This record gives sequence, structure tokens and C-alpha cells, in this order.
Amino acid sequence: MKVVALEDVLGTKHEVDGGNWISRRLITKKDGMGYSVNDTIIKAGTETHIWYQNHLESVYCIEGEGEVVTLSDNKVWPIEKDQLYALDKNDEHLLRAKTDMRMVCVFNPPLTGNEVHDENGVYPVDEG
Ligand code: 9YT
Repeated sequence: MKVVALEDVLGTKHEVDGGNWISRRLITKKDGMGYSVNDTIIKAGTETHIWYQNHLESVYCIEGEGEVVTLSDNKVWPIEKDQLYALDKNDEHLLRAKTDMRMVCVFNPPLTGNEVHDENGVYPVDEG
């Protein structure tokens, strides 16, 4: 087994600044788990368009509050500490942070660790 501390990732290439968010990639594809795990801070007052067409993601909010808007139906989903949302249909969405939000994000398939969103809020498929 292994133990990964947040401080092991801070300041490395696996601490990725996406502008509206900073993602600390704790478990990535190379760890061979079949999923990846990030500890992500979403910055207060931001709105981010996200559409993971190539990944499923579960997002567990452990600090802060905000909302998700699913764009297929314009439904607003308030999210607060101790709630998880699962993008089980590759849902295109807006993520709005009212306060700083600290999120534990699990991706299937796993991120390689270096991804930032493209102009459509997408991460590419990892062909490696
Ligand atoms: C919650 C969310 O999807 N934030 C965008 C960043 C992403 N979770 C990541 O790469 O950690």
C-alpha cells in the first residue's frame, strides 16, 4: 500500500491551477487504481463551465457551498459541505462557488494528473 499526503503534491506538477480552481492530484493513472482522486479548491465567486465527455466524476464537498446547474434541463442543485454530486451522465454543467469549496473529486477513467480544461470544459481522453 501507499500513503499520499497533500503536502507531497503541493508545489509539484500534480498541483494544477485551472484559474477558477486548484486541483491537487493525489492518485493518478500511473497509480494503477482505475480511478483518480483529487483534492480541489474551487475559488469563491467563480462560475466554471465543465463538460467531461470522456470521464465520469463524483465530487464530494467537504468545505464550503455553491451550486451546480445541469445544462440539459437548467436545474439548479445547491451543494454544501458533506454532499456529493455524481456526474453519471457526463452532464454538461456550470459549477458556481459561493464560498471557497473544497472538493474530493474521483474520476473514471483516471486523470493522468496534468489535465486542464479545454475551451469546452473537457478533459481529453488519455490514449496512453
Ligand atoms: C469539481 C470540479 O470538477 N472541478 C474542476 C476541477 C476538477 N475536479 C479537477 O481536475 O480536479
